[in-house]
Amino acid sequence: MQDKQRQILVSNALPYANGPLHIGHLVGYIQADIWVRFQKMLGNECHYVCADDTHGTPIMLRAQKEGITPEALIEAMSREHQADFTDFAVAFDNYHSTHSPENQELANTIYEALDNAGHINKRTIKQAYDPEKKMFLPDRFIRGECPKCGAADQYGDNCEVCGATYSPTDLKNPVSAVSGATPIEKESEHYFFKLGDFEKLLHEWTRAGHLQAEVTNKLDEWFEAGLQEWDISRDAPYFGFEIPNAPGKFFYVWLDAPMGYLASFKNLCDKTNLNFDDWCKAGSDKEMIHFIGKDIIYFHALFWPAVLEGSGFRTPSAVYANGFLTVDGQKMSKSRGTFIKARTYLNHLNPEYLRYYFSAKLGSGIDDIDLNLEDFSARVNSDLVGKVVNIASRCAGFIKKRFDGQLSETVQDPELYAALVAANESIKTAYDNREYSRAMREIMTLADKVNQYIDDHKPWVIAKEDNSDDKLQAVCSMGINCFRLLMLYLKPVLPVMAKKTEAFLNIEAMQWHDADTALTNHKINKFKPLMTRIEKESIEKMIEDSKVDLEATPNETVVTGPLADDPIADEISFEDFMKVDLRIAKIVKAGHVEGADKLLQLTLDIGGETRNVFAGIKSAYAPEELEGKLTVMVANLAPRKMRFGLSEGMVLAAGPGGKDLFVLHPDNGAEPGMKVK
Ligand code: B3M
Ligand code: ZN
Repeated sequence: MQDKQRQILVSNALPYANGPLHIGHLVGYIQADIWVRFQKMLGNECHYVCADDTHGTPIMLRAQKEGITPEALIEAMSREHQADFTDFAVAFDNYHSTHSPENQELANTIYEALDNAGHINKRTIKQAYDPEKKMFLPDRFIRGECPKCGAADQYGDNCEVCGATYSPTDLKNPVSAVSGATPIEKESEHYFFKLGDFEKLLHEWTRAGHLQAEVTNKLDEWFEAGLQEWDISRDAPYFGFEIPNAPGKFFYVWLDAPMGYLASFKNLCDKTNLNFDDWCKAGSDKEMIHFIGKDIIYFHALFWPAVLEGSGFRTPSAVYANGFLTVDGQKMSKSRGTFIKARTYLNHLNPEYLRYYFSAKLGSGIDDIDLNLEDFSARVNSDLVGKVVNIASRCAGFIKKRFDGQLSETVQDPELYAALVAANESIKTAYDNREYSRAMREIMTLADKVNQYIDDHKPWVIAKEDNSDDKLQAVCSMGINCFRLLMLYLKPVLPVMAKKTEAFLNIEAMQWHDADTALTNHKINKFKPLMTRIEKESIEKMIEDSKVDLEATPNETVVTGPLADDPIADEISFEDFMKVDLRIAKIVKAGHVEGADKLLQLTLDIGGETRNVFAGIKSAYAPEELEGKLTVMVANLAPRKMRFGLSEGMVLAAGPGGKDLFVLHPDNGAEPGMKVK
């Protein structure tokens, strides 16, 4: 029986336009893409939208640093993001931008509705201000000494050394990371969204089955802490939308970011005959589902429903959060080469390997998942290549050569075949509930059974027997039919391989209900290899490349967006720290490196031994300024191959980056080779 058709608008969190995607981001995109593909295979109406998240201080400053307009920056980033999505087979129905006319209009309409209903408050607050750059400073752009432990060069909101959290006004000797000036305190009027007005609604909404159970529990802590008013304005200069009737005041990036879901959908509606209001206004009978990372739950489970409710829009049907990605059991790390950009992965490996591996790990909860690189290749090689593809490759040749591609008229083992068909119900339920790991397990169990069937019947033996044509055709046709079902079940995860399968089997694009009918008396095409094994060297090269990515820009201060994607590394022991051998080094020679924008090549004397070191300090020093001076280097770092040659150590630098990088040691009688303590 056909279920009633669902009508679903699905979104993924919008990638922030100040940096490339990495494989951690891909967990959520791949998860949602699979879900959408599955819904479409079922015959449901599903619209899958995304956009680049483009506003805010980090984008503005980065564009300035690169000497381009923010518009040019976000345009280039969007193109990069979209190329990554396409190549990972993440197939949005529409990709747009939060810096778009649709979003501007939505932001204004929603804000005005909230204001008219009395949900906006204005009050004057004091904030850190950069008197040189003439701008207010977000916490992340103030650095100084930690008020607790005294560690130098800490962020304005928390200390990376002792973990203390504080407000930027507590920092000792604070400096603006933008200009280096000492921030002053300055007053300014800010606009606030009165989240507390929606306390009752949110209390009910968060318990009404729109969220995962773990998320509801997490929210309870926030309810207990009380719902604070939310500061939704930022002062010029700011890259964003100016607030209506408030010159010089802009919407905070996080206010208009989720509106980008609706803006992208509006853009799609305008290109098709979809009716935006039917889907998005209060009272809509359609579904709206947001897939997000667990770090942005607060915005999506509290602010967003309240903003929608307060402005006459429908609230989300569901918000599904996913966990973070670890690699080999640890946080992704630039130095270990496990901070892998989407593009770096694509340069070395087939995207469907990762789609499958994530699926094999993903449940419906918010637990982190681990990409264990050894398990990754073992699993993909054994499941996809060894089990699934193997079925087709063991049967296809006989059908093609001996029967001109013709499959037999019945399935040879109706019982086994019926078991495979019957499994579609529970696999379907697993996909629908985002229990992909369960679906993958079931599919692989079926693949084992089919391989067992082929092992039992041994077509390669039958082929040599006399008068065995019917039997050979029947067994191989059975194998091909089972392979088709397995690929049908895997199609949401492996769309590219499924497409190749459809060409090989000479069939229309597979839909879920096709599981009900077998391919009999049908002619198939020549079999071409559908997927090759993961080679160990490809993984090694990808890791190596991820290391080089970092080495090419050492010492650079990376300004990240709301999701700081460069978290503090794992704690090390005092013994680990003591392993680092710091030595005074004399810079005997310094020169430019051809083809490198950021590097200088240094020849360092550490007392009877010279080292060649590449350092990313070109933004701060001319080679002439360095020769003959002293610096401090890590002398026992394993040599690293870089694009430009071997680097035999690392020079220590302090400062926020750009012009403000300091590498010189005072000439206070220190001698090359002396230990630094
Ligand atoms: N751009 C994710 C981040 O950079 C953020 C998501 C917006 S979803 C509306 O933290
Ligand atoms: Zn501290």
